[in-house]
Amino acid sequence: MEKKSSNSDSHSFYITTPIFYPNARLHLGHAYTTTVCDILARYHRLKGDKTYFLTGSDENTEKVVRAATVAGKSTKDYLDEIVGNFKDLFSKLGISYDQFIRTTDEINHYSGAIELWNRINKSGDLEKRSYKGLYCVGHESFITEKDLVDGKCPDHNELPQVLEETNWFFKLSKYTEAIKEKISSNEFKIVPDSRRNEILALLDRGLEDISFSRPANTVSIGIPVPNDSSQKMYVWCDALSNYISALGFGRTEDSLYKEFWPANVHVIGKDILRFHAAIWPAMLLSAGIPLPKTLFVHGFITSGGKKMSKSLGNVIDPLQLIEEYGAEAVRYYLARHISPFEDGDITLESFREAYNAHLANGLGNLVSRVMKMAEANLEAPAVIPEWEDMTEYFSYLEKFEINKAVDCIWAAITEIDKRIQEDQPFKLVKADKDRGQKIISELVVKLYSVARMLNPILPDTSVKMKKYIKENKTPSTPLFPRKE
Ligand code: ME8
Repeated sequence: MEKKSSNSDSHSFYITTPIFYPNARLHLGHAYTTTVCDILARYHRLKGDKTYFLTGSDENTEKVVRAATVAGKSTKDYLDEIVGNFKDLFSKLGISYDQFIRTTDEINHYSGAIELWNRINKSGDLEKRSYKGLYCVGHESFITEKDLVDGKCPDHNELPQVLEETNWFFKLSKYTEAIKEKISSNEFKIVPDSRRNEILALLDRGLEDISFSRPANTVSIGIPVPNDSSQKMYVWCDALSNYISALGFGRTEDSLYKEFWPANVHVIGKDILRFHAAIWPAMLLSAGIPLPKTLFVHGFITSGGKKMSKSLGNVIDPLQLIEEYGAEAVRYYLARHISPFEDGDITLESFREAYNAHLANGLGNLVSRVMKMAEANLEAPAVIPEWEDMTEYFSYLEKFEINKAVDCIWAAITEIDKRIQEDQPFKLVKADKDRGQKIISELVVKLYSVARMLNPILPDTSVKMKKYIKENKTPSTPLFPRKE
């Protein structure tokens, strides 16, 4: 047991990633969001919370149809293949999700999306209007003239489509004040403050009603609008509902929904803040559903100073890094070297340097040294206390300051290193066996504490370290071999 848990302090904890567009393989930016969620989910399980972790894919988008056509495959075959790749990456990265929702899943997703639509309609918040505007398929949203650079969407380097359509509109503007109040009072908490301020400023300018459906004859994929077969749901309206459809909202079997909604944390990148901090809460308010408790908004992973993105072509494939360095090294880099609240750059060089300095020469080397001394000099495995106080470490994870939580672990590693240098127990044990053994035991106990803290961050390494310590054995091969 890492921390005392009893029924009275055990809570339910529901955490979600964005659902990803399966129009290409996932890159390191997507792996970042997902790893952060996984760390938080594992932390809550460690604390004894009943945890549910949702991820998935956002499939009802024109991008997918286009990508399938380019690949010369049917949309279904293409989707199955890419979703298979997503799941393969998540399994290699040790992502401990409880459910992977696909928005083309008619049984598990459609009913929730349709029930939500019906509730919003019942509140009188949907209305048919004709509309003319510029649409960016990359964003899957309307954009304005002033967003364009040289006539193109600068994020996707693509000409927008000019659309003139009759669509269902959602009366988003009506909810501006109510959302502002929920965010200002922290009832709907947005972390960090900079993002909270950004959305409050947007709300101060007022929200505009948005198109919530597309004509069925212009989009080839999507959920039919209830009682209007001429329209399909707007992909964001469909996608956002995944957070409740996955739990059984709108289905007879809705025990997960009853147990886990409202979500404790939606983790998202800063690019989709407006959808999650304005449109999603408005949909929920309209439908009379409680709002999620917290939105944790992280920055971008950049590569060479630019957002890592499929459309910019500067992506790092997490699978390649995993192949060369192992999944734990990727988790380590993302957790410690990318700030959770700001953009963080990565290059293959910075990755290798961090790996060699902190994993090969740092943690890996330390485990070998301590366990070698322990195996040679202790008659039995060191006695490990059942429980220890990890308040400081936990407090960082509680605030989503994952990099600082990992700094805490490395401070403990440095401390053990220092103690070995100062006390030289490998020499001392020859001159004064009792004292030497006592110090070695203490070092092993400290190493066990490092393994405990590593549980949510590097789960495999944590298990291995605990096993070596309990068996009083030196690792037969280094945990993190040096890379040149
Ligand atoms: O937006 N750095 O899907 P998406 C950090 N389907 N995180 C990054 C990143 C980067 N360079 N690039 C992407 C969508 N991400 C919608 C979401 S939710 C109801 C629907 C992460 O495949 C980040 O979390 O474009 C971002 O918000 C998400 O991937 C977007 O993934």
